[in-house]
Amino acid sequence: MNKGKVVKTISNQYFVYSDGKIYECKARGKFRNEKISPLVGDYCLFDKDKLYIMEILPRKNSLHRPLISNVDVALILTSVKKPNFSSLLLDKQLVLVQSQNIKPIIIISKMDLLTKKEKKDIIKIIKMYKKVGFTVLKNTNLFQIKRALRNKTVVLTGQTGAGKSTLLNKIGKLNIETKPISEALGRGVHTTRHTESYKVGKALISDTPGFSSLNLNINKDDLKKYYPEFQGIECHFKGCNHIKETKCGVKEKLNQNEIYKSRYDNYVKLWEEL
Ligand SMILES: Nc1nc2c(ncn2[C@@H]2O[C@H](COP(=O)(O)OP(=O)(O)OP(=O)(O)O)[C@@H](O)[C@H]2O)c(=O)[nH]1
Ligand SMILES: [Mg+2]
Ligand SMILES: [Zn+2]
Repeated sequence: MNKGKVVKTISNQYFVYSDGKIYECKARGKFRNEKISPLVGDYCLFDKDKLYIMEILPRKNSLHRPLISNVDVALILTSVKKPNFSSLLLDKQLVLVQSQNIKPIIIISKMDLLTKKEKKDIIKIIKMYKKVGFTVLKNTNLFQIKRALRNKTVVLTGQTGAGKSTLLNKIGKLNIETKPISEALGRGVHTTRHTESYKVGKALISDTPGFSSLNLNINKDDLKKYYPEFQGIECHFKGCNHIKETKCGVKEKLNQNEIYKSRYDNYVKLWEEL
């Protein structure tokens, strides 16, 4: 038995990297019965001759959307136009990524499509996310992006058409297919259809298919944990969820403008969604 890492999946074909080679494997039937399947990012034991993945080694984390495991950093590709900026979608992705102990980096794309006035508004939003404690970079800051990814296992995530493959092409000098977003739909057309990892300098970066909507699958009471700006605030009730409770420190800070309203409003929306 050999040890390898799944670096690409296309339907039920798994491409396993081991000792400088790629082995195109199938997954053993027992996985299907157990309703688990190998993910890009998985370390596995596989049979080099029969080309079967026999065992998936324990994961340090995994995401459902995109489907991937064992990630250190997620680049959350966030376009400001085509598709339009959605703070709710961004906050949702920030929650999901942090819930798996993955460091989020917000990458803003398509700033070049904005008018002067729109640019001003987006810059305010970027400042807000930075103040909360998130790393925010523009997709044109290639040097800084590369520096942040050194020695890391990275996933590109974000809406379809946000510019994930375009960015990876630039930082990795690759030639992955990209496509303009559909004029008719006003959104991307799912250009990337499978997840694949690429070695880029000292980083391993996975390109993934984009999504148009996203479900939160976390424990409702955990939601507040993924809001850095809520941490360390004292509330009257132990376990306060900062929603309808009285004497809530978070809501006091909100009233004093020390917590951003859009972040709090999205928190309530996500809470209701859960
Ligand atoms: N103007 C502008 N266009 C961009 C930028 N980044 C990407 N694009 C364009 O946006 C379109 C979609 O980019 P892709 O890289 O294919 O998007 P994606 O996120 O990989 O999309 P999926 O693979 O469908 O998930 C392409 O036509 C890109 O050329 C940007 O910063 N500015
Ligand atoms: Mg793509
Ligand atoms: Zn509270």
